[in-house]
Amino acid sequence: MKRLKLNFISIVFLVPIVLIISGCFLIKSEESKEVISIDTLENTIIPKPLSFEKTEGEFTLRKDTIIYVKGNTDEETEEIYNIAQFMKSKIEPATGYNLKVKKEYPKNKKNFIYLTTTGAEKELGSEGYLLNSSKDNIKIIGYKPDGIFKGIQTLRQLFPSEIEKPCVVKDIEWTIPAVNIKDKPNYEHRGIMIDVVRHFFTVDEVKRQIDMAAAYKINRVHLHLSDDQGWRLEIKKWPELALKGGQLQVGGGIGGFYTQEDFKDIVKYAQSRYVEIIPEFEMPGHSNAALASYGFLNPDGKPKDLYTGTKVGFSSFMTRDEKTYSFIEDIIKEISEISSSKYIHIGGDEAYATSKEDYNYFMGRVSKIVQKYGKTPIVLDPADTSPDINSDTILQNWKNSNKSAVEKNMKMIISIAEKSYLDMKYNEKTQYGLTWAGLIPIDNAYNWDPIDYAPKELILGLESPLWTETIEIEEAMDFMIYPRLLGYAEIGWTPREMRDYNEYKIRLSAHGERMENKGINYYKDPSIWN
Ligand code: TNX
Repeated sequence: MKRLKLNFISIVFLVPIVLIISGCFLIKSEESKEVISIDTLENTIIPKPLSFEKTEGEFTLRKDTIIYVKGNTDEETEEIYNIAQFMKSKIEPATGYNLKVKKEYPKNKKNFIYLTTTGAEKELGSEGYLLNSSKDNIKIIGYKPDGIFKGIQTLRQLFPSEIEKPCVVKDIEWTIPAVNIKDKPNYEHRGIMIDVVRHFFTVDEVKRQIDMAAAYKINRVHLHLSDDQGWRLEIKKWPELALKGGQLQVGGGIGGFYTQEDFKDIVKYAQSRYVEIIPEFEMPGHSNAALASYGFLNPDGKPKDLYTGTKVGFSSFMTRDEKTYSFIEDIIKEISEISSSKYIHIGGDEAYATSKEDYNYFMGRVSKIVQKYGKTPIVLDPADTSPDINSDTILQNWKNSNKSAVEKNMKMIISIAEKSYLDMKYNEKTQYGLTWAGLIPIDNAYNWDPIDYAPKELILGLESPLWTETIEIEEAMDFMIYPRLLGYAEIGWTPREMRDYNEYKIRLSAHGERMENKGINYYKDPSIWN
């Protein structure tokens, strides 16, 4: 490259003009005054890969590019074949290419994509991958098929953003740079919670969110299936839960529920995207929908009225009545049979209508029931303070109050409200959302790490909850989740020492177009997109 000799005049006058004409995008960091531009960035991948090296050349996808798949066993080859079909479904709409997939080692010398687990290092773990591209081919190698899936999500981001368009884009070269990427996650649990109670969302709406989140390597979707305002899953032994308890939602509108077949369908869809669905039933508080469905759950034997407001902390199961426990056991048994997750979440927050002693006893008993059905319980704080809860139970920590959990060596999922609540507004003007935990603009959402709240060895990862008191429709859901989820995904994936907000925000800006092309109604924060 030739170096230009610039005199004083050209520096003062010409450089700014050239920058303006070329549309070069400069952003200044307030503190460091360091200038980062999209052109000087090595890559715009989110979450940022562990190592990324650009080499000479580029690979261009053509309509006759062949995808080869090969696992260590026939079963694995089949699984990778399905991943290849997933990849095809993501790139076919925009490219119009119906690529051939072959279950064999690459036969060609060039013009192929090879997805494999053969010869991969164990050290990559279940989600890690290598992505090597050259002018001749692309190779994605995972120790497990899940790793290949994560590599494909990275590959999508290497193509021009038009790859995300839902219809054929003409006059474009589907080119990616030649790169060597080695990648794996920092935390095993990278989740989002969706409250389908306060407002109900259909199976397709939930699937769409799963698909979009998986693109950023989110691997857990926690469904909040019961609360005061609704019960959202069919329970065969106790049908009124869904039929009656599921009727309404916040504001008094029509609610809904998932049949067990619907739930299995969501689980299967999520599995095809390497996402685990974690089901939750809230108790002993947040239980009015159950209490309204069956009179025998109440001290006076009468069902409670359905509730469509947004107050919390007024309902409670009867914690000293055996009828309550056999009822809960029936529910746990049914969900354990249709859920493939190792976890069942039993809530446990804001039980203000339950005495502390009864609460402690109840959380201990229900945790044991969950374990009896072969699952690991997850609870919210303050359940960690119950003497009957121990390190067999996971804490989802939403308030900064996990002292007991730390003393007991309980594993934790960090969901601190003022950092990770997707239902908090971005700023005062945000159309939807609440403010009780504060405003959460994009930088606040990004600038933290689970280790700020708990010892590293106890942390499974993080989860960002979308409570839906104010979220009625898909557009609102998108708006609150995006773009903040990209930041949460990166906190979960990329080690803290590799993360810097000023650099992140340039990568994020490049994702605006991608989100747009996918039809995501994201919040176009003026500090990122101006
Ligand atoms: C608190 S956070 C709740 C939810 C509400 C949410 C609204 C937590 C464990 N409980 O019941 O929906 O605030 O932000």
